[in-house]
Amino acid sequence: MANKRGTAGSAPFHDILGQYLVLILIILFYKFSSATMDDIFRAGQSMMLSPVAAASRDVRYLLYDVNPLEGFNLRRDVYIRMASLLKTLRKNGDWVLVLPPWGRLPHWQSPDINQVRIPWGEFFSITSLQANIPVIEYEEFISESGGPFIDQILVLQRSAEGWTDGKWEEMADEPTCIEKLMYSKDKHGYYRGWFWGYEETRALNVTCLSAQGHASTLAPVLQNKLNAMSLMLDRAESVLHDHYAGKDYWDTRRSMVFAKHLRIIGDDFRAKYLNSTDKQDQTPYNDDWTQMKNRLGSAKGGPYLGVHLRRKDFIWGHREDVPTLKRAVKKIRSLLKKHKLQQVFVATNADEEELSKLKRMLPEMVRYEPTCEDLKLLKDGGVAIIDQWICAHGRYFIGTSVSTFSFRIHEEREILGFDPKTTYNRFCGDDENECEQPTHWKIVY
Ligand SMILES: Nc1nc2c(ncn2[C@@H]2O[C@H](COP(=O)(O)OP(=O)(O)OP(=O)(O)O)[C@@H](O)[C@H]2O)c(=O)[nH]1
Ligand SMILES: *[C@@H]1O[C@H](CO)[C@@H](O)[C@H](O)[C@H]1NC(C)=O
Ligand SMILES: *[C@@H]1O[C@H](CO)[C@@H](O)[C@H](O)[C@H]1NC(C)=O
Repeated sequence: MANKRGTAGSAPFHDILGQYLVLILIILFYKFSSATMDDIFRAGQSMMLSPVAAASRDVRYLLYDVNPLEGFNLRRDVYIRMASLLKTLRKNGDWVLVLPPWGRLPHWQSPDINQVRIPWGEFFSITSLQANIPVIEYEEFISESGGPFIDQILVLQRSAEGWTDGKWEEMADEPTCIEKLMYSKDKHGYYRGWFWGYEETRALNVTCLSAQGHASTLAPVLQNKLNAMSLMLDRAESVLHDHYAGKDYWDTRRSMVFAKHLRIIGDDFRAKYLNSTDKQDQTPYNDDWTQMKNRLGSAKGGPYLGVHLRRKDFIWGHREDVPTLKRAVKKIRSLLKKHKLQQVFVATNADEEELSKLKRMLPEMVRYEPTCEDLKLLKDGGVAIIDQWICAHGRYFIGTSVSTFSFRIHEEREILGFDPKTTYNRFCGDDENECEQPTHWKIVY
């Protein structure tokens, strides 16, 4: 669905002609564009390169994976750190980032759908990512690099000495593994393990690296000490941001444009159930993120309150900063009154029991509820993105304390140009009298 290649099949003749024209223009563009533009877009054009051409490029592939327990929205943050690492690496070589397929996430539990080997293109716009750094999907890596082999895996770990004065120790070179490896040698001497559900994938070598530091401190190690063409960082969440919320951070964050079909479904829902359109709401969106710079405070937002109520594991631990449903509904009602809004859109991962309770207490709430068929197509990740997209367009938003799901909504609203007062809000726990509100992170363009 998100895949442009699939759309030509039944197109009328003039459409096909149009496509050829576009293709010719693209080819001309590549011929005459500068070397740096070439660099950025080459990876995405990998289908046009023969393996020989790829080899002659001396390209090096950076792959990564994250602790299996981490959720979708933290993984999106790890991508930003990897992009930053890749930018540093590219100062001295033709590195390409290989996007780790989505799957087997702890929260993606919808039954009867097979949620592994999901390419990034199902959730994000690949061309948008490519306007920031060269990226390819894992399957492209397999065909481009000559097979399902990864030359070297580096498992990131804490240094054996542990914490020193609570500071991250910036050392990235210690070859002994502390924990038991999640990879094991097969009878041919290749390493087997979890490679996003691609069982045929093997690694030629696995070592551990104590790397408690920023992306930039890792770069020289990867650059100089290893001759591998493809390098995979496992436990990549242990790499720290070089500069959280700086220009580089925001460039990458802005490039993480949601896949078009998800935005369209979200927009249709807004129009149909929430009387919300970009024109009325003053939330113009440009498919080309490099051209997008909405002024802070310029977005009005649709005539509804956007709510993210993170439940399940957030309440099972009896966290002090998460409200009971009763308290949450009370807050919702007071916000509706204060901001003179009639409608409330609720995104939540509440279980059936809590959901019916919530429906009883807040019967007028609007939710995005996919049919079984939609769910099969969009998967849990797509549905979560649509929820985030709709929350991001409301006149006022309130989320859940320290939920990365809510944080990503804050960023989306920042990009759209909302007044920070309407964005950086969270529910207080029942027993918190003064609760600290989320931090405003301003975009650096
Ligand atoms: N559709 C939908 N899914 C949600 C919602 N809230 C949570 N989820 C699901 O639960 C996951 C929450 O985990 P994360 O994305 O990691 O965000 P988080 O709230 O910080 O949770 P942790 O990572 O566990 O701390 C999401 O990825 C979704 O799969 C919601 O409002 N709507
Ligand atoms: C595996 O990688 C380490 C670290 O680069 C290297 O020292 C070692 O020789 C490699 N082993 C093999 C079998 O290539
Ligand atoms: C939708 O919003 C517009 C202006 O924002 C308003 O004029 C119109 O009456 C609204 N329609 C409904 C059905 O509420």
